[in-house]
This record gives sequence, structure tokens and C-alpha cells, in this order.
Amino acid sequence: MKGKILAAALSTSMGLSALTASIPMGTVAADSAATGKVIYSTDFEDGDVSLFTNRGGDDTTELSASEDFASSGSKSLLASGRSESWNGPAFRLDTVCEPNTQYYVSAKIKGRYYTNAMLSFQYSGTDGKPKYSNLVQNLNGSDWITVTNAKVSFTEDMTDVYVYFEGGDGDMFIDDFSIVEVPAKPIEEDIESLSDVYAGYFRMGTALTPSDLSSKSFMALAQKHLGDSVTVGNEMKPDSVLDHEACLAYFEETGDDTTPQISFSAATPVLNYAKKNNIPVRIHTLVWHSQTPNWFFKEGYADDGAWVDKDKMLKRMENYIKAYFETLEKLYPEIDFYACDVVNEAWLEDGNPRQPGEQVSGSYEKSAWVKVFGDNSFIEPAFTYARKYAPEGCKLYYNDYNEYMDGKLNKIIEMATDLKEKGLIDGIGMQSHLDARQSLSASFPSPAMYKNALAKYAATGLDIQITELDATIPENSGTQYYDVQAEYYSAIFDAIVEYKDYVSAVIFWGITDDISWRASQRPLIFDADFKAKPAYYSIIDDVERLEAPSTQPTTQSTSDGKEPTLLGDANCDEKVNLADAILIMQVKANPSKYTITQEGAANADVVDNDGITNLDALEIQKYLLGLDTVLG
Ligand code: 9MR
Repeated sequence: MKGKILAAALSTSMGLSALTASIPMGTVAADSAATGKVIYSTDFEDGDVSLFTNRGGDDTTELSASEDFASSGSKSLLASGRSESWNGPAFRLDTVCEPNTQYYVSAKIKGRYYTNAMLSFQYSGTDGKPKYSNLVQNLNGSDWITVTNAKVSFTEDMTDVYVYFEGGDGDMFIDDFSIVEVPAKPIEEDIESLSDVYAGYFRMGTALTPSDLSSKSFMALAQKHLGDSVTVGNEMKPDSVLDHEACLAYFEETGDDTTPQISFSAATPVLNYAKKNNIPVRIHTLVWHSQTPNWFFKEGYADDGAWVDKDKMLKRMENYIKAYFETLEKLYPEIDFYACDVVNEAWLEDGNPRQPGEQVSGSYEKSAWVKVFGDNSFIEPAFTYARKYAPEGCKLYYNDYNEYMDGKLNKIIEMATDLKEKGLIDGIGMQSHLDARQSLSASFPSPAMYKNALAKYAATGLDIQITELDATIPENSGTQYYDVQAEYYSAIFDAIVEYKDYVSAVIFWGITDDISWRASQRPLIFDADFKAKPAYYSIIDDVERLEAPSTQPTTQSTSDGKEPTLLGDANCDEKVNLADAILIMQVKANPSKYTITQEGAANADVVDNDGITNLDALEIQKYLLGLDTVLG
């Protein structure tokens, strides 16, 4: 590497507008070669170290060009006189690099005798506080150690952005340092937009985290296909929003430990993106056992404090929810927060509440809410407060996974029906973390099981949103099961489209397979190269099929004066069961595809004697749950 290249980016980006803050975004790249535009590169042969500063700000560390060691040529950068392990050479990124762009950082590092160094990342957030994370750890040894293509990026919401070397306390040498822009891969422009295809049915959206914003192709894909709704993947959860330091300070100042202090600084990049592009936001999530700090449930917000009692927790809950909505409204009056997961994952598969207890590393099943309340009686107040403080137009949801399994499903319906009667809930979030597996017959849930859940939730009369959709194939199986996955997605979308009158949004939990919580099982509809997988084409095909002229006979949805033979028995099989409720909803949802006989229509008109309506299906559903109905 000879000489120094400072790309045009330097002069253009010097004039960047103020950058603000969020969570650390740097990650280590798996890529083997940097072939993109070189932003900055030096081997220190010209003796210039002026773009490096001493991180940690002690007055003893000195940076200079040294001839003591060199990985190439005869010189390297020396940091000597370091007084703390976190002092070391730092390179400022936001004066030479663009926000929302990925870069590779490469370098050689050596200690005078031995080093145990790290490459780290630092920035100031919107709250003005510095935040840092390690990009590459364990750079240990006595010879030159190479860092190749560590990926780093930042957003417009971050200021004073640096990469820096730290670790140990001896002299540190750096050589062959470079910053190279990660080459962008184009997206397929000529395929149909998913949100266009499903326009008029339901919104199509995705979850995004701040680091997603750094890949231009990823964002182009999000905007083209899933641009009707954004869920912030992690940064609007309690552990991101609750500000421990500010809570403690407020408590010390006022003696009040029932008014939690909050910050949306971690979510800022994604919320600013939604604001800029006018994309409605799903709030995820207010009350959850997971990703919620234990101190939130303890006296004085102390990690080792005693558990608070129910009354104090109710006050904390109310004030938290109040502050949450009021702060969002104040910071983002332009954003349409159209939906909110008020309570997440409170029921187990057998329909029981979670076990009471803390979140401990490696086991996130227990619930501190249950520990404080003794049971799931925290759910209703959560909805009561959310209803009280949520902006008009923000619909309130209960959200869960394995939502198609009987015990949980029935419990959710029972809870939601009760909350609905009290006017506290608007909808049910079906997370839909599904497993296509290696064949349609092995898939879980089966499409029929999933459709059964949709039918049952629809029968509550509440809105349904598919909130976190993905469908896995066997781990590390490459493209082998892409067709199975396509077949599965197709069947799942058939079911969703069938209930389109009850479903207002379909949100994927990510866009490309490599950026997923289940990346090794490739659960999404675009691959790591931004190419549409067979699953994408299968769900586009669904719509064409459904819009094709129907060959089915036209619906007979009136009884034409016929008397009921068995009230509720819509399919005339002499039983009143779920199939009857489903048939009613099918006839209402898609009359060109589903038919009912005159006798069935008479039986199906369970309430109000006004022809078949969804209230009839709801009444049957309630009857099956053992509630008080006209059916007994
Ligand atoms: O996608 C989220 C992942 O980055 C986090 O590590 C994980 C930790 O709980 O949460 C993931 O999102 C979850 C969502 O909030 C609730 N449903 C299950 C999702 C996948 O775990």
C-alpha cells in the first residue's frame, strides 16, 4: 500500500449537516476482499498522523510516526505513554464518510512486546452521551495482527463517530490502515412491488433496526416492497426505552420511584427514517416479560432491590405508558403510530401465565410481571392505560407467538373477548414465526392449523395483524428447500388473503435472509444478494389466482324464508361447531368462492334475524367457548 488516497468523499462530506445518535451499529464483516471505493488509506510512510487523535483524552498519550516497527515500508503509527487501556489512536469517521453507508475498516496492529487489543466504535447519541462498542476483539499476539474488512456504519443521528484501537497499556503500533466503502449490490427493479400487489387488501411492512439503514440496497428493497409500515425491531422495547440512569437520578432528586424516565434515543434513526418517508409505525412493545430490565420491578430501581408491590408497579406502569405516548407525540407529531402491541407474549402454550421470576442470562422465559402481580392480572391495566394515553387512531393489540396452538389460542380469545367487551382492545397480533421445514407435510404449523387460528381470531370481531412473519427451512440447507418454502408461503398467504377482510397488516420480521434472528434457516423472501426467492413469486402468484374469475357457483347467502333446522348449523351437518363459524366468515369474506344452502343460511342467521353477518360467526364462537349466548 503506497501513499495516501483521500477520495472525493472527504471534501463533500466535510459539509455534512449535524449528525445525531443511536445504538452502536458496527459489526464485523465476513467479506474476504475490499473492492469498493477507497475513502482513506495510509501506510504512514509520509509521516502524517494528523487524522488520528488520542482516544480517552489523557495528557500522556502521544501519537507519532515511528520507525521502530513497520508492517510495510519503514514506518507505522505509534501510540506511546498510554495511561489507560481505553487510550489509543482514534480515527474520526463522520468527517470523511457518509451516513447510512457501510464501510470496511482494515489495519495491522502490534504491541512493542505483546498486545491484547480491540478495534472499537464510538459516537455521541441524541442525548449527547458517548456510546461505544467493540467491533473486533481478541487481537492478541506479539507479531503484527491483521484486521480485515471490519464493517462499520453510522446514521445521521450520530455525532463524533470514531473507530479506535484500545486494550492493554503498552505501546501500540498501527500500520496499513484503510477505510473502503462496501460495494453496493443492485436490487431487482423489474419485479412487482409486494405492497402494490396487496394494496387494497392490507398494508405490507417490515421490522427495521438502525443498522439496516446503512445498506442502501436493503433500504431500497424495504421501500419498494414493504413500505406501508415499519416496526422498530428492538429499540422501542422496554430495555431500550427505560433510562436507568435518569430513573435513579429522578428518584434521588424527588424521592419518587413511580415515574420512570424514558428515552427514544436508540430508536431515533428508524423513527427519523419513518418520518422522512412518511411511513406509519407499529409500536412494539409496551408490556413484555422479555427485554425488560429486572430493576424496573425493584424498590428504588436497584438491581438488587426488593420486589415492589402491585400498587407501586401499577403506578410505574401507568406513568411509563403515559410518558411513552406523550414523548412520542411530542418528538414525532408527524408520524402515524397506527398500531401498538400493548402486551406481548403473556400466555404459555397450555393457556397458563408464565412462571414468576427474573430474566436471567440464557433463560428469558420467566415473567417479572407475574412475580409482582401473582398472575396475568397486569394485562387489563396495561390496556386500560394504553387506551387512556394512546393517540387517537393508534389501535391496541395483544401480540403472541405459537398463537395457533390450541391452549394459547383459546386463552387469547377468551382474554381478547373480555377486553373487547370493555372497549380496551382493537386487535390481535399473530406473530407468525413459522417453520416450512423440509416438506409441506412436515411444516409447523400446517397451513390448515394456521388458517384455523385466523378463523378463530376473525370470529372475535377484532382486527388481525400478522406482525412478525417469517418461515424457516432446515438449517444450513442452502437453496434445497426454497421450493418447499415457496409452497408453504403460498398456502399461508392463501389463508391470509381468504381472511383479508379481518387482516389489516402483514409485517415481515426482516427482508433478506442474512439479516434475520433465524438467519441460518433462511426464513425470508429475499436472499442475501437482494434477489427475490421462489417464496416471493409464490405469494405474488396467490393474488393473481385469487383475482382470476371464479368458477364456483354464486353464493346463496339468504334463507329465502326458510326456517332454521338447527340454529348455528351453517353447514347442515347436524352439529354446531367451529366449521360453522368458519363457513359464515368464508361466505362473507369471499362470496365468489364459498357457498351456503338456504337451510344453512337460515341456521347461520343466529343473531338479530338480519341475514348472515360476522356477528353470527362471533356468537357461535362465544358459544363454543362456553360463554352466554342465544345458542345456550
Ligand atoms: O428480532 C429481535 C432480536 O433481534 C432480539 O435479539 C430478540 C430478543 O428477544 O427479539 C427479537 O424480536 C422478537 C420480538 O420482539 C417478539 N417476538 C419474537 C421476536 C424474535 O425473537
